Amino acid sequence: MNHKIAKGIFITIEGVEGVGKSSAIQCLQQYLQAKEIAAMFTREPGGTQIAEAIRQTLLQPHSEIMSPDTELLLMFASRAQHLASVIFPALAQNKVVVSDRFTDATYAYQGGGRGIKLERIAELEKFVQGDFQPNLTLLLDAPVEVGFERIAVRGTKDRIEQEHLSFFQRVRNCYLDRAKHYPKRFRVIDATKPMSEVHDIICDHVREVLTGDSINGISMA
Ligand code: Z5A
Repeated sequence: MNHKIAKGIFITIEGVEGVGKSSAIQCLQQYLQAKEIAAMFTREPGGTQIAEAIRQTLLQPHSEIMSPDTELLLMFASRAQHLASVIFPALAQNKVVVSDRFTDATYAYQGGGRGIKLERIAELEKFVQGDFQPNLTLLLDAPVEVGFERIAVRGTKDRIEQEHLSFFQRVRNCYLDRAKHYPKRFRVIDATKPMSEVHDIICDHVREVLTGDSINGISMA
């Protein structure tokens, strides 16, 4: 794959279910729009027609068990398509790209959750994205029970959501380990705080990265 040099800013939002990623994205949409900054919002798995088809395969329950390796490879297949047809072109146009989940989710779910060796995930990461990494990763963190309570009103659960609490605890721990390991890129946000407070913190972190040295052609209104 051709790993193009990105000119824009790539921001990812991570966390276990129900911590408030979708709400955070809505707040960022309003924030960037108000600042008149060209931005593109996307998600993983998914974000393109082909990647969304892979998402459906990944998330819908099947009558046979999906092997962890199949799940891992499909996550990266979807990502390869997403990078090639959405993320890299948008960054090349100097846009701010915000993705609801990216490769840290693979480490957390397929690594922490499923128990696949992290070195194996790192090999695929290198193959699919080279050295490309987000400029900023916002990790919304809360005890797994808090997120579950927030989404309890939803009727059905997808294939991955049907996992046990201990699976999601491992996912959360893996996210926190990665945040410790990559402190320059990660910001851990206490997602148990009231939503308005969480959103203010998110906007502060985004403002910081947009006005920092990494900025390239984006001006704050
Ligand atoms: N996955 C993977 O395994 N490997 C990978 O590499 C990737 C993904 C990329 C995709 O799901 C699934 O794919 C996911 C990981 C896996 N699996 N699971 N399970 P997704 O990302 O599309 O969906 P999700 O994570 O399950 O999203 P979610 O459940 O919608 O969570 P959320 O977006 O973080 O929550 P929300 O909708 O913003 O908020 C939930 C509710 O809480 C809502 O009513 C809000 O109003 C409320 N809320 C939000 N913030 C607050 C605060 N601060 N206080 C009170 N209430 C709040």
